[in-house]
Amino acid sequence: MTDIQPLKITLPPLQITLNDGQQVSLQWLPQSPLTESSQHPEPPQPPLPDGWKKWVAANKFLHQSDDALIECMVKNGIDVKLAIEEVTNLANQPYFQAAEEVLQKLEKLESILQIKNQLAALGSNYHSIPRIPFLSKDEFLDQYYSQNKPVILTGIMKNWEAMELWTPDYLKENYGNVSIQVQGNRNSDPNYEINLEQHRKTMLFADYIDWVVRAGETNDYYMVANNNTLNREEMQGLFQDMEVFPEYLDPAQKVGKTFFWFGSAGTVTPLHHDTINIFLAQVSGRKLIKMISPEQTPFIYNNIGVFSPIDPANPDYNRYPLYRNIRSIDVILHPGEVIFLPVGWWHYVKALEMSISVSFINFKFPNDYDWKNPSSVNSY
Ligand SMILES: O=C(O)CCC(=O)C(=O)O
Repeated sequence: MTDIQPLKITLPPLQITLNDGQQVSLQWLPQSPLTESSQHPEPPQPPLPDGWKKWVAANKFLHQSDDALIECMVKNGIDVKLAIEEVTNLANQPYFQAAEEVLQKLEKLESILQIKNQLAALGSNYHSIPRIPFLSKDEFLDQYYSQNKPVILTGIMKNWEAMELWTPDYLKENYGNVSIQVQGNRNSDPNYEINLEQHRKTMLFADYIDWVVRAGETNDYYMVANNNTLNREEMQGLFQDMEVFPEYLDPAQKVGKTFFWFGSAGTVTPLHHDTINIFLAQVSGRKLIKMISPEQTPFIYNNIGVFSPIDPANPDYNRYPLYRNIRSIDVILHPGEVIFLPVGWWHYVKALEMSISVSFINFKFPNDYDWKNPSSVNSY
């Protein structure tokens, strides 16, 4: 483009005669050239809102292209200059660079998990959990506990009188007047397990038993581990009806480390992992359990504590596309069976019938782990 030079015009002085006859000569002054901005001053640019800054950083961490980010911002009404500036300058920011270093470590660990998962998929028992009548203490320790592998023991509840005794009538007759706690109004809150405290209800055990018997299929009420039923003085008699698997568990530590689960058909314990190893013994009714190995954690969208927001019975793949990679192992736990839920394994549990289970964490082997995150929300 050719430069346009300003045209210079020199006019003679202007002679004016005032009312009193005085002559005045006015000189024309040269005017300084106008700058473009003084002709059309631009309004000051408002800064990019923090929400968008966070969005840009999060998407750069997900390795989205700069062009895609700019296009999306512009489509959403962000000024194109501002969008380009933010997206291209971010990588020079020291805070961003530090976060990238942390992310690289995290991605390395995710790669290791995914490689372990790929390798495990080559094994013959990747899609199933073995059912074995009995294992010696050493076999269990060697092949399952130390290997972080689940197993179902089918023959170790033979001495449990509870299998015969624990009918609703028996429980009502012997423990009906005990004041117990349950989780209630769960249907009103999709996060009922995370908001555990808000759903705690106190009632007579007899009333709860009547409710369960009449309820049919529902997830609204459930007596869960965190209701501490077996910690109650009045409930200690229940221990006489169980044998605390002396091969693997320490009977001296049973109180405080044994948990009672009792509910109608349809109770659901959402997808979560525990922070320790657990035995879940099924006394009555069947439960569907979906098990997902810890190596698949990168596909789980773990958001709060030990929980995943995904409903494995009906996953929303649009919202959680990585969940398509998940290979869960579905088992039905029958009365008289005990499943070993290894620490870190994700699981979802649905009662197919009115159900009673007992869970244990008092293993004879070390069962204490240092979880950096999550630590605050526990569930067992
Ligand atoms: O039986 C249930 O509903 C849940 C059991 C469970 O998830 C656990 O013990 O961690």
